[in-house]
Amino acid sequence: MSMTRRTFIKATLGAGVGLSFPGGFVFPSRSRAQGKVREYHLFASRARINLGVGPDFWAWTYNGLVPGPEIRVKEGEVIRVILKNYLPEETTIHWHGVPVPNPMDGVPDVTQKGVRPGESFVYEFEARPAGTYLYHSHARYQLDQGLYGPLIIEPANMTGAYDREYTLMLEDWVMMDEGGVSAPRKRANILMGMMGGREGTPPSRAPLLEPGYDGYAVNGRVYPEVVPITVNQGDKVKLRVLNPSSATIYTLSMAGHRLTITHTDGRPVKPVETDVLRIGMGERYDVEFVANNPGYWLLAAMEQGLGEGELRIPIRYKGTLSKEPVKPLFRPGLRFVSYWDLRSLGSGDTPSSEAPERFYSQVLSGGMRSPYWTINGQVYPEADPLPVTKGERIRIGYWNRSMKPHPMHLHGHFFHLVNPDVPKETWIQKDTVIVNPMEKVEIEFLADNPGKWFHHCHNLYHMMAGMANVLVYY
Ligand SMILES: [Cu+2]
Repeated sequence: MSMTRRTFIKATLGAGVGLSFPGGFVFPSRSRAQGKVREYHLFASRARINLGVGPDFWAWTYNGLVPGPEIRVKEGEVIRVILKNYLPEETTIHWHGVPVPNPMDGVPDVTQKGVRPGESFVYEFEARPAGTYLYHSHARYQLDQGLYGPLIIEPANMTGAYDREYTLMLEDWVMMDEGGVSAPRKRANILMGMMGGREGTPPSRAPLLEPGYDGYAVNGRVYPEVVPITVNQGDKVKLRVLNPSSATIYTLSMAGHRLTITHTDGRPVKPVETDVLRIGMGERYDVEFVANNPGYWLLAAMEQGLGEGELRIPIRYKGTLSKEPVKPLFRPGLRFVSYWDLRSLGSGDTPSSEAPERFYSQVLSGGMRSPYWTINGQVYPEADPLPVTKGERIRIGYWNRSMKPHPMHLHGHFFHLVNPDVPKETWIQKDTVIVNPMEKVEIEFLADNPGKWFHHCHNLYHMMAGMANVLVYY
Protein backbone atom coordinates (compact mmCIF):
# COMPACT_ATOMS: atom_id res chain seq x y z
CA MET A 1 0.00 0.00 0.00
CA SER A 2 2.59 2.54 1.09
CA MET A 3 4.79 1.29 -1.73
CA THR A 4 2.13 2.20 -4.25
CA ARG A 5 1.55 5.57 -2.69
CA ARG A 6 5.24 6.33 -2.55
CA THR A 7 5.78 5.30 -6.13
CA PHE A 8 2.87 7.47 -7.08
CA ILE A 9 4.25 10.48 -5.23
CA LYS A 10 7.66 9.89 -6.74
CA ALA A 11 6.24 9.62 -10.23
CA THR A 12 4.02 12.64 -10.00
CA LEU A 13 5.39 14.99 -7.42
CA GLY A 14 9.02 13.98 -7.23
CA ALA A 15 10.25 17.22 -8.70
CA GLY A 16 7.70 19.29 -6.83
CA VAL A 17 6.26 20.55 -10.08
CA GLY A 18 2.60 20.58 -11.08
CA LEU A 19 1.83 18.23 -13.94
CA SER A 20 -0.38 19.23 -16.82
CA PHE A 21 -2.91 16.61 -17.86
CA PRO A 22 -4.85 16.58 -21.13
CA GLY A 23 -7.89 18.82 -20.80
CA GLY A 24 -5.98 21.48 -18.93
CA PHE A 25 -6.35 19.95 -15.44
CA VAL A 26 -3.34 20.79 -13.31
CA PHE A 27 -2.51 18.30 -10.61
CA PRO A 28 -1.66 20.25 -7.46
CA SER A 29 1.95 20.15 -6.41
CA ARG A 30 3.31 20.46 -2.90
CA SER A 31 4.43 23.90 -1.86
CA ARG A 32 8.11 22.99 -1.74
CA ALA A 33 10.37 20.53 -3.44
CA GLN A 34 9.89 17.07 -2.02
CA GLY A 35 12.94 14.83 -2.11
CA LYS A 36 12.93 11.12 -2.74
CA VAL A 37 11.43 9.23 0.22
CA ARG A 38 13.80 6.73 1.85
CA GLU A 39 11.84 4.35 4.01
CA TYR A 40 13.28 2.32 6.91
CA HIS A 41 11.67 -0.11 9.34
CA LEU A 42 13.12 -0.18 12.83
CA PHE A 43 11.95 -2.84 15.26
CA ALA A 44 12.83 -2.05 18.86
CA SER A 45 13.19 -5.33 20.71
CA ARG A 46 15.29 -7.27 23.19
CA ALA A 47 17.81 -9.52 21.47
CA ARG A 48 20.53 -11.89 22.54
CA ILE A 49 23.86 -10.41 21.49
CA ASN A 50 27.59 -10.93 21.87
CA LEU A 51 30.26 -8.27 21.42
CA GLY A 52 32.93 -10.75 20.30
CA VAL A 53 34.44 -10.80 23.79
CA GLY A 54 32.57 -11.66 26.96
CA PRO A 55 29.23 -13.35 27.55
CA ASP A 56 26.06 -13.52 25.48
CA PHE A 57 23.47 -11.21 27.01
CA TRP A 58 20.10 -9.57 26.35
CA ALA A 59 20.45 -6.07 24.94
CA TRP A 60 17.78 -3.68 23.72
CA THR A 61 18.22 -3.34 19.99
CA TYR A 62 16.97 -1.99 16.69
CA ASN A 63 16.39 -4.92 14.34
CA GLY A 64 18.33 -7.25 16.64
CA LEU A 65 21.59 -5.39 16.00
CA VAL A 66 24.00 -3.34 18.10
CA PRO A 67 24.49 -0.68 17.05
CA GLY A 68 21.29 -0.27 15.02
CA PRO A 69 21.52 -0.33 11.21
CA GLU A 70 23.16 2.65 9.53
CA ILE A 71 20.72 5.07 7.96
CA ARG A 72 22.50 6.75 5.05
CA VAL A 73 20.76 9.17 2.71
CA LYS A 74 21.50 12.15 0.52
CA GLU A 75 20.82 15.72 1.61
CA GLY A 76 17.31 16.76 0.57
CA GLU A 77 15.89 13.24 0.60
CA VAL A 78 13.03 12.46 2.96
CA ILE A 79 13.72 9.99 5.77
CA ARG A 80 10.69 7.97 6.77
CA VAL A 81 11.18 5.56 9.66
CA ILE A 82 8.47 3.19 10.77
CA LEU A 83 9.22 2.35 14.40
CA LYS A 84 7.54 -0.72 15.87
CA ASN A 85 7.89 -1.24 19.61
CA TYR A 86 8.41 -4.84 20.79
CA LEU A 87 10.00 -3.70 24.07
CA PRO A 88 8.34 -4.14 27.47
CA GLU A 89 8.14 -0.34 27.94
CA GLU A 90 7.47 2.85 25.97
CA THR A 91 10.07 4.08 23.50
CA THR A 92 10.81 6.87 20.97
CA ILE A 93 13.54 7.75 18.49
CA HIS A 94 15.44 11.06 18.58
CA TRP A 95 17.41 12.24 15.52
CA HIS A 96 20.34 13.68 17.40
CA GLY A 97 21.68 16.84 15.73
CA VAL A 98 19.19 17.03 12.86
CA PRO A 99 17.03 20.18 13.11
CA VAL A 100 13.80 18.26 12.48
CA PRO A 101 10.28 19.71 12.87
CA ASN A 102 9.37 19.60 16.57
CA PRO A 103 6.75 16.78 16.42
CA MET A 104 9.43 14.48 14.90
CA ASP A 105 12.03 15.10 17.65
CA GLY A 106 11.24 11.97 19.65
CA VAL A 107 11.26 13.13 23.26
CA PRO A 108 8.55 11.39 25.30
CA ASP A 109 6.13 13.77 27.04
CA VAL A 110 7.82 16.77 25.38
CA THR A 111 7.25 16.31 21.62
CA GLN A 112 5.16 13.13 21.56
CA LYS A 113 3.61 10.45 23.73
CA GLY A 114 5.91 7.48 24.24
CA VAL A 115 5.23 4.71 21.73
CA ARG A 116 3.68 1.96 23.82
CA PRO A 117 4.58 -1.75 23.62
CA GLY A 118 3.03 -3.25 20.50
CA GLU A 119 2.43 0.15 18.88
CA SER A 120 4.07 1.91 15.93
CA PHE A 121 5.05 5.46 15.10
CA VAL A 122 6.10 6.98 11.76
CA TYR A 123 8.87 9.57 11.76
CA GLU A 124 9.28 11.62 8.60
CA PHE A 125 11.52 14.59 7.96
CA GLU A 126 13.79 16.11 5.36
CA ALA A 127 17.44 15.05 5.65
CA ARG A 128 19.23 18.37 6.00
CA PRO A 129 21.96 19.55 6.35
CA ALA A 130 24.57 17.00 5.26
CA GLY A 131 26.57 15.61 8.15
CA THR A 132 27.25 12.86 10.68
CA TYR A 133 24.40 12.28 13.15
CA LEU A 134 23.05 9.72 15.60
CA TYR A 135 19.65 8.29 16.17
CA HIS A 136 18.72 6.91 19.58
CA SER A 137 15.93 6.22 22.01
CA HIS A 138 15.13 9.13 24.30
CA ALA A 139 13.10 7.05 26.74
CA ARG A 140 14.39 6.21 30.21
CA TYR A 141 17.74 4.34 30.24
CA GLN A 142 17.27 2.73 26.81
CA LEU A 143 20.30 4.51 25.35
CA ASP A 144 22.50 2.52 27.73
CA GLN A 145 20.76 -0.73 26.83
CA GLY A 146 21.76 -0.54 23.14
CA LEU A 147 19.13 1.57 21.34
CA TYR A 148 21.24 3.74 19.05
CA GLY A 149 22.60 3.82 15.52
CA PRO A 150 24.41 6.06 13.01
CA LEU A 151 22.60 8.49 10.72
CA ILE A 152 24.67 9.78 7.81
CA ILE A 153 23.43 12.52 5.48
CA GLU A 154 25.72 12.71 2.46
CA PRO A 155 26.04 15.94 0.48
CA ALA A 156 23.70 15.97 -2.52
CA ASN A 157 26.78 16.30 -4.69
CA MET A 158 29.61 14.23 -3.26
CA THR A 159 32.91 16.03 -3.34
CA GLY A 160 34.66 12.68 -2.76
CA ALA A 161 38.06 13.93 -1.65
CA TYR A 162 38.90 10.63 0.02
CA ASP A 163 39.45 7.01 -1.03
CA ARG A 164 37.58 5.18 1.70
CA GLU A 165 35.27 5.98 4.58
CA TYR A 166 34.47 4.28 7.89
CA THR A 167 31.80 4.95 10.52
CA LEU A 168 33.06 4.32 14.05
CA MET A 169 30.56 4.13 16.93
CA LEU A 170 32.36 4.31 20.29
CA GLU A 171 30.22 2.44 22.81
CA ASP A 172 30.36 1.85 26.56
CA TRP A 173 28.79 -1.45 27.55
CA VAL A 174 27.66 -3.29 30.61
CA MET A 175 27.79 -6.83 29.24
CA MET A 176 24.88 -8.09 31.33
CA ASP A 177 21.22 -8.75 30.58
CA GLU A 178 19.39 -5.43 30.03
CA GLY A 179 22.71 -3.55 29.79
CA GLY A 180 23.40 -0.41 31.81
CA VAL A 181 20.35 -0.59 34.06
CA SER A 182 21.45 -3.79 35.75
CA ALA A 183 25.09 -2.85 36.25
CA PRO A 184 27.08 -2.87 39.44
CA ARG A 185 27.26 0.74 40.56
CA LYS A 186 30.68 2.24 41.11
CA ARG A 187 29.43 4.77 43.59
CA ALA A 188 27.78 2.78 46.34
CA ASN A 189 24.03 2.60 46.34
CA ILE A 190 24.36 2.75 50.11
CA LEU A 191 24.07 6.51 49.70
CA MET A 192 20.72 6.11 48.01
CA GLY A 193 19.59 3.61 50.61
CA MET A 194 20.45 6.06 53.37
CA MET A 195 18.69 8.94 51.68
CA GLY A 196 15.79 6.98 50.26
CA GLY A 197 15.96 9.20 47.21
CA ARG A 198 14.86 12.81 47.25
CA GLU A 199 12.40 13.78 49.93
CA GLY A 200 9.06 12.28 49.00
CA THR A 201 10.58 10.08 46.29
CA PRO A 202 10.36 6.35 46.85
CA PRO A 203 13.81 4.74 46.42
CA SER A 204 12.62 2.76 43.40
CA ARG A 205 11.93 6.06 41.57
CA ALA A 206 15.30 7.54 42.51
CA PRO A 207 17.73 7.94 39.59
CA LEU A 208 20.38 5.32 38.89
CA LEU A 209 24.00 6.22 39.48
CA GLU A 210 26.54 5.79 36.67
CA PRO A 211 27.38 2.14 36.11
CA GLY A 212 30.81 0.58 35.93
CA TYR A 213 31.30 -0.42 32.28
CA ASP A 214 33.06 -3.65 31.43
CA GLY A 215 33.36 -3.38 27.66
CA TYR A 216 34.24 -0.62 25.20
CA ALA A 217 33.04 -1.57 21.75
CA VAL A 218 33.51 -0.14 18.28
CA ASN A 219 30.51 -0.86 16.05
CA GLY A 220 29.36 -3.52 18.51
CA ARG A 221 32.69 -5.38 18.81
CA VAL A 222 35.16 -5.33 21.69
CA TYR A 223 38.91 -5.52 20.95
CA PRO A 224 40.54 -7.79 19.78
CA GLU A 225 37.35 -8.62 17.87
CA VAL A 226 36.97 -5.05 16.52
CA VAL A 227 36.84 -5.16 12.72
CA PRO A 228 40.13 -3.57 11.51
CA ILE A 229 40.21 -0.58 9.23
CA THR A 230 42.08 -1.84 6.19
CA VAL A 231 43.95 0.63 4.01
CA ASN A 232 46.25 0.75 1.02
CA GLN A 233 49.37 2.84 1.20
CA GLY A 234 48.56 6.30 -0.11
CA ASP A 235 44.83 6.16 0.69
CA LYS A 236 43.12 9.20 2.05
CA VAL A 237 40.78 7.79 4.69
CA LYS A 238 37.75 9.50 6.21
CA LEU A 239 36.58 8.38 9.66
CA ARG A 240 33.20 9.41 11.01
CA VAL A 241 33.69 9.09 14.77
CA LEU A 242 30.47 9.06 16.81
CA ASN A 243 30.03 8.83 20.56
CA PRO A 244 26.65 7.29 21.45
CA SER A 245 28.01 6.22 24.87
CA SER A 246 25.88 7.00 27.89
CA ALA A 247 28.57 8.12 30.31
CA THR A 248 32.01 7.98 28.66
CA ILE A 249 34.17 10.71 27.11
CA TYR A 250 36.97 9.33 24.94
CA THR A 251 40.37 10.88 24.24
CA LEU A 252 41.66 9.23 21.08
CA SER A 253 45.06 9.04 19.48
CA MET A 254 46.37 7.08 16.50
CA ALA A 255 49.83 5.55 16.46
CA GLY A 256 52.02 6.59 13.53
CA HIS A 257 49.62 9.17 12.09
CA ARG A 258 48.09 12.55 12.61
CA LEU A 259 44.37 13.07 12.25
CA THR A 260 42.91 16.04 10.40
CA ILE A 261 39.61 17.30 11.85
CA THR A 262 37.22 18.35 9.06
CA HIS A 263 33.81 18.44 10.81
CA THR A 264 32.47 18.68 14.34
CA ASP A 265 28.87 17.57 14.96
CA GLY A 266 28.49 17.33 11.17
CA ARG A 267 29.40 20.99 10.56
CA PRO A 268 32.50 21.78 8.47
CA VAL A 269 35.56 23.41 10.04
CA LYS A 270 38.86 24.59 8.58
CA PRO A 271 40.86 21.35 8.41
CA VAL A 272 43.34 21.17 11.28
CA GLU A 273 45.81 18.44 12.25
CA THR A 274 45.81 16.95 15.73
CA ASP A 275 47.47 14.08 17.59
CA VAL A 276 44.64 13.82 20.11
CA LEU A 277 40.87 13.98 19.67
CA ARG A 278 38.48 14.29 22.61
CA ILE A 279 34.87 13.30 21.99
CA GLY A 280 32.03 13.58 24.49
CA MET A 281 28.70 11.80 24.65
CA GLY A 282 26.53 12.87 21.70
CA GLU A 283 29.42 14.49 19.81
CA ARG A 284 30.61 13.52 16.33
CA TYR A 285 33.87 14.29 14.53
CA ASP A 286 34.78 13.66 10.93
CA VAL A 287 38.54 13.18 10.67
CA GLU A 288 40.84 12.19 7.85
CA PHE A 289 44.28 10.68 7.68
CA VAL A 290 46.67 9.85 4.88
CA ALA A 291 47.87 6.25 4.96
CA ASN A 292 51.53 7.11 4.53
CA ASN A 293 53.13 4.94 7.23
CA PRO A 294 52.77 1.26 6.31
CA GLY A 295 52.34 -1.12 9.22
CA TYR A 296 49.77 -2.16 11.74
CA TRP A 297 48.58 0.52 14.13
CA LEU A 298 46.01 1.26 16.78
CA LEU A 299 43.61 4.12 17.18
CA ALA A 300 43.01 3.92 20.91
CA ALA A 301 41.36 5.88 23.68
CA MET A 302 41.90 6.88 27.23
CA GLU A 303 38.40 7.18 28.53
CA GLN A 304 36.91 9.40 31.15
CA GLY A 305 34.17 7.41 32.76
CA LEU A 306 33.78 4.82 35.44
CA GLY A 307 34.66 1.69 33.52
CA GLU A 308 37.57 -0.63 33.09
CA GLY A 309 39.10 -1.65 29.79
CA GLU A 310 40.29 0.00 26.62
CA LEU A 311 38.76 1.09 23.38
CA ARG A 312 40.98 0.08 20.47
CA ILE A 313 40.61 0.15 16.70
CA PRO A 314 43.21 -1.68 14.57
CA ILE A 315 44.41 0.01 11.37
CA ARG A 316 45.99 -2.52 9.04
CA TYR A 317 47.83 -1.76 5.83
CA LYS A 318 47.15 -4.42 3.21
CA GLY A 319 50.05 -6.86 3.04
CA THR A 320 51.19 -6.17 6.61
CA LEU A 321 52.29 -9.33 8.41
CA SER A 322 52.71 -8.06 11.99
CA LYS A 323 50.36 -9.71 14.48
CA GLU A 324 50.48 -7.05 17.18
CA PRO A 325 49.41 -3.51 16.30
CA VAL A 326 51.45 -0.58 17.62
CA LYS A 327 49.73 1.39 20.39
CA PRO A 328 49.69 5.19 20.48
CA LEU A 329 51.60 6.78 23.34
CA PHE A 330 49.81 9.44 25.32
CA ARG A 331 52.87 11.52 26.17
CA PRO A 332 53.39 15.21 26.87
CA GLY A 333 53.96 17.31 23.78
CA LEU A 334 51.22 15.77 21.68
CA ARG A 335 49.15 18.29 19.73
CA PHE A 336 45.66 18.46 21.21
CA VAL A 337 43.25 20.56 19.18
CA SER A 338 40.40 21.82 21.36
CA TYR A 339 37.16 23.65 20.46
CA TRP A 340 39.00 26.93 20.78
CA ASP A 341 41.47 25.99 18.02
CA LEU A 342 38.70 25.15 15.55
CA ARG A 343 37.41 27.71 13.03
CA SER A 344 34.23 27.58 10.99
CA LEU A 345 34.53 27.47 7.23
CA GLY A 346 32.04 30.34 7.16
CA SER A 347 29.58 28.46 4.98
CA GLY A 348 26.76 30.97 5.11
CA ASP A 349 25.93 30.27 8.74
CA THR A 350 27.70 33.31 10.09
CA PRO A 351 26.18 34.58 13.31
CA SER A 352 24.63 38.03 13.15
CA SER A 353 26.88 40.87 14.23
CA GLU A 354 24.01 42.11 16.41
CA ALA A 355 24.17 41.49 20.13
CA PRO A 356 22.04 38.60 21.41
CA GLU A 357 18.49 39.62 22.32
CA ARG A 358 18.01 37.19 25.17
CA PHE A 359 20.40 35.62 27.65
CA TYR A 360 19.96 32.61 29.89
CA SER A 361 22.44 31.63 32.55
CA GLN A 362 22.63 27.92 33.33
CA VAL A 363 24.54 26.84 36.41
CA LEU A 364 25.36 23.13 36.29
CA SER A 365 25.82 21.38 39.58
CA GLY A 366 25.30 18.19 41.55
CA GLY A 367 27.12 15.04 42.40
CA MET A 368 28.17 16.04 45.89
CA ARG A 369 26.28 14.04 48.55
CA SER A 370 23.28 13.99 46.21
CA PRO A 371 22.05 11.62 43.51
CA TYR A 372 20.59 14.60 41.62
CA TRP A 373 22.15 16.77 38.92
CA THR A 374 20.74 20.25 38.47
CA ILE A 375 20.50 23.31 36.23
CA ASN A 376 20.13 26.47 38.32
CA GLY A 377 19.45 24.20 41.28
CA GLN A 378 16.40 22.62 39.62
CA VAL A 379 15.66 18.97 38.91
CA TYR A 380 13.77 18.17 35.69
CA PRO A 381 10.79 17.86 35.24
CA GLU A 382 10.38 20.42 38.05
CA ALA A 383 12.57 22.85 36.11
CA ASP A 384 11.60 26.25 34.71
CA PRO A 385 11.33 26.27 30.90
CA LEU A 386 13.38 28.74 28.85
CA PRO A 387 10.81 30.85 26.97
CA VAL A 388 12.07 32.68 23.87
CA THR A 389 10.50 34.46 20.90
CA LYS A 390 10.74 33.27 17.31
CA GLY A 391 13.42 35.13 15.39
CA GLU A 392 15.40 36.13 18.45
CA ARG A 393 19.11 35.58 18.80
CA ILE A 394 19.61 33.64 22.04
CA ARG A 395 22.71 33.27 24.14
CA ILE A 396 23.05 30.60 26.83
CA GLY A 397 25.90 30.84 29.32
CA TYR A 398 26.89 27.64 31.11
CA TRP A 399 28.80 27.66 34.34
CA ASN A 400 29.83 24.21 35.49
CA ARG A 401 30.12 24.32 39.26
CA SER A 402 30.57 20.56 39.63
CA MET A 403 33.53 18.22 39.39
CA LYS A 404 32.25 16.35 36.32
CA PRO A 405 32.27 17.38 32.64
CA HIS A 406 28.81 17.88 31.11
CA PRO A 407 28.24 17.50 27.34
CA MET A 408 25.30 19.89 26.97
CA HIS A 409 22.98 19.20 24.03
CA LEU A 410 20.28 21.43 22.54
CA HIS A 411 17.64 19.77 20.38
CA GLY A 412 16.39 21.24 17.10
CA HIS A 413 19.19 23.77 16.50
CA PHE A 414 22.83 24.15 15.71
CA PHE A 415 24.47 26.76 17.92
CA HIS A 416 27.63 28.79 17.56
CA LEU A 417 30.25 28.33 20.23
CA VAL A 418 31.11 31.81 21.51
CA ASN A 419 34.85 32.42 21.25
CA PRO A 420 35.62 36.05 22.19
CA ASP A 421 39.21 35.76 20.93
CA VAL A 422 38.32 35.31 17.26
CA PRO A 423 35.99 36.99 14.74
CA LYS A 424 32.36 35.93 15.00
CA GLU A 425 32.26 34.56 11.47
CA THR A 426 34.79 31.90 12.49
CA TRP A 427 32.79 30.60 15.49
CA ILE A 428 32.16 26.90 15.02
CA GLN A 429 28.70 25.37 14.90
CA LYS A 430 27.81 22.40 17.10
CA ASP A 431 24.84 20.82 18.82
CA THR A 432 26.67 19.32 21.80
CA VAL A 433 29.42 21.01 23.82
CA ILE A 434 31.45 19.63 26.71
CA VAL A 435 31.49 22.05 29.64
CA ASN A 436 34.42 21.06 31.84
CA PRO A 437 34.49 21.25 35.64
CA MET A 438 34.47 24.86 36.86
CA GLU A 439 34.46 26.13 33.25
CA LYS A 440 32.23 28.82 31.71
CA VAL A 441 31.09 28.34 28.10
CA GLU A 442 28.61 30.35 26.03
CA ILE A 443 26.56 29.35 23.00
CA GLU A 444 24.51 31.49 20.63
CA PHE A 445 21.79 30.55 18.17
CA LEU A 446 18.84 31.88 16.21
CA ALA A 447 15.37 30.82 17.35
CA ASP A 448 14.28 29.68 13.90
CA ASN A 449 12.64 26.29 14.57
CA PRO A 450 9.58 26.74 16.83
CA GLY A 451 8.51 24.11 19.31
CA LYS A 452 9.36 22.62 22.69
CA TRP A 453 13.01 21.63 22.57
CA PHE A 454 14.70 19.43 25.12
CA HIS A 455 18.01 20.81 26.42
CA HIS A 456 20.09 18.57 28.64
CA CYS A 457 23.34 16.98 29.67
CA HIS A 458 24.16 14.04 27.38
CA ASN A 459 25.50 12.00 30.26
CA LEU A 460 22.40 9.78 30.39
CA TYR A 461 22.68 9.37 34.16
CA HIS A 462 22.92 13.12 34.70
CA MET A 463 19.94 13.71 32.39
CA MET A 464 17.85 11.10 34.19
CA ALA A 465 18.90 12.65 37.52
CA GLY A 466 17.46 16.04 36.58
CA MET A 467 20.01 17.92 34.44
CA ALA A 468 17.54 19.05 31.76
CA ASN A 469 14.97 21.70 30.87
CA VAL A 470 12.92 22.77 27.85
CA LEU A 471 13.37 25.73 25.46
CA VAL A 472 9.93 26.87 24.28
CA TYR A 473 8.63 29.14 21.50
CA TYR A 474 5.90 29.20 18.86
CU1 LIG B 1 26.34 15.97 32.95
